[in-house]
Amino acid sequence: MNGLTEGQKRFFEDFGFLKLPGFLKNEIGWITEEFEAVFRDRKTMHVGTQRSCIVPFIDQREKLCTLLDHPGLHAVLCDLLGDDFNYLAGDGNFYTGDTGWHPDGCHRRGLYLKAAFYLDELNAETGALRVIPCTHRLDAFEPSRVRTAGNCREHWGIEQREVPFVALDITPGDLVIFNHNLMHASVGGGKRRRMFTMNCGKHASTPEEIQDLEQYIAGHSRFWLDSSYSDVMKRTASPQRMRHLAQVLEHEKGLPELSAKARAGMAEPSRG
Ligand SMILES: O=C(O)CCC(=O)C(=O)O
Repeated sequence: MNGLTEGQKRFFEDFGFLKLPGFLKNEIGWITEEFEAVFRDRKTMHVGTQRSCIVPFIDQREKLCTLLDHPGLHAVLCDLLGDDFNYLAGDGNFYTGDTGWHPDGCHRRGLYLKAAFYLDELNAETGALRVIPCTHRLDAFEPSRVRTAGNCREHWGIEQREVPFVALDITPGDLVIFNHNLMHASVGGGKRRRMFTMNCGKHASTPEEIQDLEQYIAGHSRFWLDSSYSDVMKRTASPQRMRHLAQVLEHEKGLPELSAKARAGMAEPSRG
């Protein structure tokens, strides 16, 4: 199965994001039905005043789990992260309103990315992802006020929507991939903006990379998870899929204890 061109790989490396128009256009019908089914099965009452979020998301249904086996997507992830990449779970969301400027990580080693599946037609003014290109490059952007663009009023006396950006307009079926370090936001989205993600990372090789991975896994405790993956994700895994789960399974032994602590101290699992 074809993956990315050398130019696309370099674009991702240099700018920190990549949009693949129409990448899943043949599958977007069933993907959208499955997305709705997850929230229906969970009886999630999305009232539109705050984000509703389910983690891990594709894990909730056997068919959605197969996105990790999707030949085209698999080829793209292998091209960006190597054949032994780690699947790191992800969230499914009804977003409400704006998302302020932030990165998803500050990784100095390894490579962590997010594949984002938006299920509604979106542009820059109606909730499409806005990114500040190149800000994943910590060597170039730290220390820099741009890495804390969420404080735009204080920094520059401007609003979130006025921060310079590139918008990744969406027709459902497009695929957006971005480096966790990249600054991103959205403005003007409705009260039921549908989006889910798959986080993935390079296989951790050095002790420092393994420490980073363990820290990432520990972060799943805020969602009250005893494992980063659902039973169905693990039970239905082919040897190829299992290769992308194995390192996390090996390093998540401390997660139940951390989640027990989180349950004791939080009123509900985190919404993001
Ligand atoms: O689409 C959005 O509003 C924000 C998405 C986002 O921040 C994320 O997935 O990390």
